Amino acid sequence: MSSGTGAAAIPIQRSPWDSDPAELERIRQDFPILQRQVHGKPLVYLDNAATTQKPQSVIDAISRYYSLDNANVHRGVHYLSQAATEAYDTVRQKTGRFLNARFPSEVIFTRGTTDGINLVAQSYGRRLVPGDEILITEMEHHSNIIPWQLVAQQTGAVLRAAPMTDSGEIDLKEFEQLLGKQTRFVSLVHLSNALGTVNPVKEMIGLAHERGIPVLIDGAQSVPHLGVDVQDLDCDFLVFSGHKLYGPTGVGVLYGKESLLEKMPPYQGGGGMIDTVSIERSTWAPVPQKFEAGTPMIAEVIGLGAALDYVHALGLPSIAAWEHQLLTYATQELQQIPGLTLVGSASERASVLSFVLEGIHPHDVGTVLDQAGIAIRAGHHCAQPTMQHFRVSGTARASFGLYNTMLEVDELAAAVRGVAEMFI
Ligand code: 7TS
Repeated sequence: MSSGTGAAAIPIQRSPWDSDPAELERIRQDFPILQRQVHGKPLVYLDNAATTQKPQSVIDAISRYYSLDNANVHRGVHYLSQAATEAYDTVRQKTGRFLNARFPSEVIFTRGTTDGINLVAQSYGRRLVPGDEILITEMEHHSNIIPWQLVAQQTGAVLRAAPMTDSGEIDLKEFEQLLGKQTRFVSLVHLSNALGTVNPVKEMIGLAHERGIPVLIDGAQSVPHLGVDVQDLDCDFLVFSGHKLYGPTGVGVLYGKESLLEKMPPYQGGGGMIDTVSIERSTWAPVPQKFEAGTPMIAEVIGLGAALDYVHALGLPSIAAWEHQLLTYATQELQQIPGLTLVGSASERASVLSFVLEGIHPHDVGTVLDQAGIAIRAGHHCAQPTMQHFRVSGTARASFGLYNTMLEVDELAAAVRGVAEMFI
């Protein structure tokens, strides 16, 4: 990886389970769902960009919490409430270390990536005035488009998008030119869920910072597949979802620089986020509580903590290395299939392989593969502007996780070849 991708902390190396299939098999045993069959065939799960499967340790942590420790946090003096509060806040510290944040208070628990972006748009974005510009890119997930469209409608700000090339890379010259006098905020995807492109976000953040513009990084795909160091990137905000990192649904993280979070107004009001309240006016609790109104998703946060432990024990460098090998092999195998075109051929890619088969609807590819027990995603991947760029209504997409095998890539390639032959 080049340093500009922001993944410099994770050099591509051989993963320990590359040379030892028994180790990969042992890892697969950690995920109960991988033992099940679909349509009478062993499950080949290649939809990890949508959501990942959960190891037993995550399932157990949630079950243990509800069986033994369930109580509300930040409000009780009784034993269980204090234990739940401590468990919840421990995950905040763990997440801070995982991202290399300066302070645990820079970690805000959200419902997920979408929720985190909406929080920043509706809180930071409130300072925007007519004529201010927000810059995103053409390859964003809808989660990093719509919240900015909404805030633009509310404030009179203008939303702009940096274009990409036909290989699915951001044109850095165009990006730099779009950083104008009116640009007040930049929000960028790190790893595209539709193309697999790894953007040179460190360089892009540097260009924005030269002009004093803060940057949010959508790390929904990069945090699980590349790992991220927020101090190295120097991003102002970063968001990700627990469920794409082998953790539960319903929980995610917003990292924000303390100096910015402190100046931002609350996003939602309610219990837990106040200092004092009267009918006339109220004052806010310090960061991060200011942004966590109401009873949070306690069990899910605890599940996320178990997922972070699991990923940490395997090591993100090893996970990234293994997925890189899977992607390289799959690219090589699929490219040989007559009528198949890869969508997205950036020089830096990770985890995601998008393709179309000439004359065959992606949903048909997905349906035939499903009958073989192979789960992929077919459609626009919530990235319609990306699809519009490539003039396709959708693609078929295989996306890899730490537990996928080379044999599964062979099965994918054989099944896709079968579809190509079936329709020709
Ligand atoms: N940003 C990116 C880059 C994503 O890949 C996704 C989800 C999101 C934001 C939204 O995450 P959420 O957890 O808040 O929903 N991507 C996908 C996908 O590729 N298939 O299903 C969801």
